[in-house]
Amino acid sequence: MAQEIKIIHTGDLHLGMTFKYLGDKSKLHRRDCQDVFSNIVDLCIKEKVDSLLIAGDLFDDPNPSKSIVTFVIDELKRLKEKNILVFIISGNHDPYKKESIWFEYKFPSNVIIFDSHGLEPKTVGNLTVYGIAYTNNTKEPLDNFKAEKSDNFKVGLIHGSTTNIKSEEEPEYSYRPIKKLQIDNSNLDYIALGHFHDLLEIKGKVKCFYSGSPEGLSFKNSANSSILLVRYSDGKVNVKPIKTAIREFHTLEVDCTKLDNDSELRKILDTNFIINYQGAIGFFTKGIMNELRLFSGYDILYEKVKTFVQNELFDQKVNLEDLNILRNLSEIEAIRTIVDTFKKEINDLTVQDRGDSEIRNYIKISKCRPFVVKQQQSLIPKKCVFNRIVGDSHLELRFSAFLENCEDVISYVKNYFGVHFKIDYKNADGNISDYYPDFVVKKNEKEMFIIETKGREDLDVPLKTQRLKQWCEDLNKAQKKAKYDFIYVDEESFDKYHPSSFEQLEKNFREYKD
Ligand SMILES: [Mn+2]
Repeated sequence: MAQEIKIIHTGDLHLGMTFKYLGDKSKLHRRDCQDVFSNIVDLCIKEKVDSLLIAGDLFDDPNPSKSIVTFVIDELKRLKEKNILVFIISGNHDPYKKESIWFEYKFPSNVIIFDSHGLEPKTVGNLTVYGIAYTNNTKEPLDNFKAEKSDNFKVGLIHGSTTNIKSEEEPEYSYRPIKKLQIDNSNLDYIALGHFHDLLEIKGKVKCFYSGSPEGLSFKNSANSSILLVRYSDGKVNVKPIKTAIREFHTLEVDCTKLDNDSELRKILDTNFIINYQGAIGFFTKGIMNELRLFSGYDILYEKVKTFVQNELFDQKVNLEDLNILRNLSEIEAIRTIVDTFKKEINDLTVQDRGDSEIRNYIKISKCRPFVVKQQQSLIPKKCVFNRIVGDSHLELRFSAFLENCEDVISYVKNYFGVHFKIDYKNADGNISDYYPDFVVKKNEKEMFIIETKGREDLDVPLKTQRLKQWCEDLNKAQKKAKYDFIYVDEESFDKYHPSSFEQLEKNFREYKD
């Protein structure tokens, strides 16, 4: 039995491709493509192949950057150390022409670069490779070609198009035409093709394959980018694809009509790549931790999420190994329920009354730094330290006018953003956020009021006022200088009752008080 000959067939690496369409991920994918080349070199060494064949378009451009070329040359030197030969042909992206990379750089001595306009044989031991330089788009590489008879493993290395089915949309699909009959008559044992970027077998009398790019280059490529390990012994050729893709391109169809925002879409896209329940539970756990900015306790939360999904999420206990359950978990309703339930419960645990509060800081309004306000309707106050009251709403302005006229009010302040008086509270979404009450009123030296004015009521109003009530109670416990209270003033009542003094307001506006 003759000794087996082993080669790896790859091509269309397009090193240096910019991937602009990937936005901020483009750099990452450029790196992937280089890493894949290193992995192919590792694979050649591991499989102890006789040679590596590159079927054109190793580079995306005839003049790639020096760093890319240096990288490739260094990798090829690793093969030289292991006595592995490298056969390279140029492609339509890195054609063989003057002042191109093929003339500008010196490649290591184990590298054979084809430079002829017709198929030309290079024989090393029992292997004969017929290669052709890429110099134009029109030449038919296999026209009138027949390999010489020999017992060697005879391999064709060609960059071209076997069919021109899509040439109208993609003119490149007709570059360097290769006819079926020409393949059958070539007398070759194997033809290593480059140009099309997906793995493709051209079935016929001769084993003939496109290896495709070893790493996906666009969303048109299949997810299984590979190289081909080709073995030859006793006149038989065995071809085995080995997947090399580091990152996969997938095209998904997502119904966006039920989605509220980008982050929901992102969640759906992410969950579509979850292949087992461990991945799904992990994904939800990480999502909850990110949203709540938790930095530890992953293992504890993971178990809780798992139990919740298993026992509570669906109307009956479910088997997490069931693929349908996994599919249902990527539905937006399921994602929302899981994340929202945990967020709420965790916040409830985090925001708890520990029964003590202290005053850490006072804000002195007269020490407020000057700040610019929007140019809009305003009034010049007499009872407020600010030189102008600009209302965020018409109601605020009317309320200021009311306070100016109240004989039972010493002074007041509109709580501008610049005052920095805020109270944290848990909002309707279950998140902690800041609440800026509208006014602080000093009725007399002993009585202070925080005022919330509202035109239209929203979901957060009861939560804010509840928190405000608590805040006042805490403050009254912590100090005795003045008594703090709050009043909620809604526009409808303000229009209806026309209070003429602060005392009237205090008596009649009792919402959220009891
Ligand atoms: Mn290509």
